[in-house]
Amino acid sequence: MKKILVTGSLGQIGSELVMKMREIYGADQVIASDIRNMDDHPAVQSGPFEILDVTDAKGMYEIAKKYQVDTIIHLAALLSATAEAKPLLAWNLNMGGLVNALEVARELGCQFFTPSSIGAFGPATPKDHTPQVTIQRPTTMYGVNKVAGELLCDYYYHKFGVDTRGLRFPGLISYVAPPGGGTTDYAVEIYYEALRKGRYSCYIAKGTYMDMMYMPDALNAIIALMEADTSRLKHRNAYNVTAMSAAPEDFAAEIKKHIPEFEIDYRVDPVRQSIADSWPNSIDPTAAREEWGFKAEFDLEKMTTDMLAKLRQKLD
Ligand code: AKB
Repeated sequence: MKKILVTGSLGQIGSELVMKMREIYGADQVIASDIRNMDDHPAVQSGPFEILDVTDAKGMYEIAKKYQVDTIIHLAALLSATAEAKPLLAWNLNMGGLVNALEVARELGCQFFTPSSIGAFGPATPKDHTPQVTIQRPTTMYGVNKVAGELLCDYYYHKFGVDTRGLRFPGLISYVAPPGGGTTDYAVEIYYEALRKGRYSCYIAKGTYMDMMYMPDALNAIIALMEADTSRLKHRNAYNVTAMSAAPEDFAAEIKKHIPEFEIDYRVDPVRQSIADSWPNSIDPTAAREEWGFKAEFDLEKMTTDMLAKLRQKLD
């Protein structure tokens, strides 16, 4: 049975991944950790929880050793817009945390997962159906971190035999925990605002296409990749995965089917817009499909129906 340490457990992905993995592997098998505690958070209440600052290498090693973990899911990181506002902090946290987690994995012989992102691509990357292997010259600190992270994970695999695996996630949409400081966050906010106010002022311009995915598909992708037969994995760090390519007006049109009075207007934030403009319109997940059977269940229509139904219950 796996024994898994998750960093950044109270963030957007961690909040749901911890719960899903506890269902699959058992509550005591999944050690949730985060820099902060939230006593009433389900990931804190439903199994072991430790306070962990991922820049503290010794602290991370001690927690991993204490629980004798054999798998590390390293999620703690700053997202793109925050990283652009605080580039040095982003470097120290995103790269420092990653190398510490990889070192623990090397010392304790753990399997390892960390997310990369569509942010690992840049303006010179082919914009449509972006291939698995292509030009990666990002122009954001977040992107620099993600490319360096992909390479570092490959290095630990080739040099030390650490079983590193990763996904290039698109914008992730969920009704459970909000994202924070990302460029694609609008695609979550738009649903909350549609229900609360019937309108949304979007900081990303009309016509800006980015890849997106509903959280249940993202969680399934992480678990499928981690369970995949190692001999089938050629790319490892990190696989393109996506469920849809959409612009703000596509979300608005889909929401209008459920809330006819919904209105969108645009108040573009130049920083986040320029980040979005530097990313692909749509990435090609063929390698993920072929090497470990990646499949997304939710398209924009199905996701919107589910998201609005779940959010209605939550906000009531
Ligand atoms: C962000 O917008 O920074 C993230 C991402 C696509 O990596 N959601």
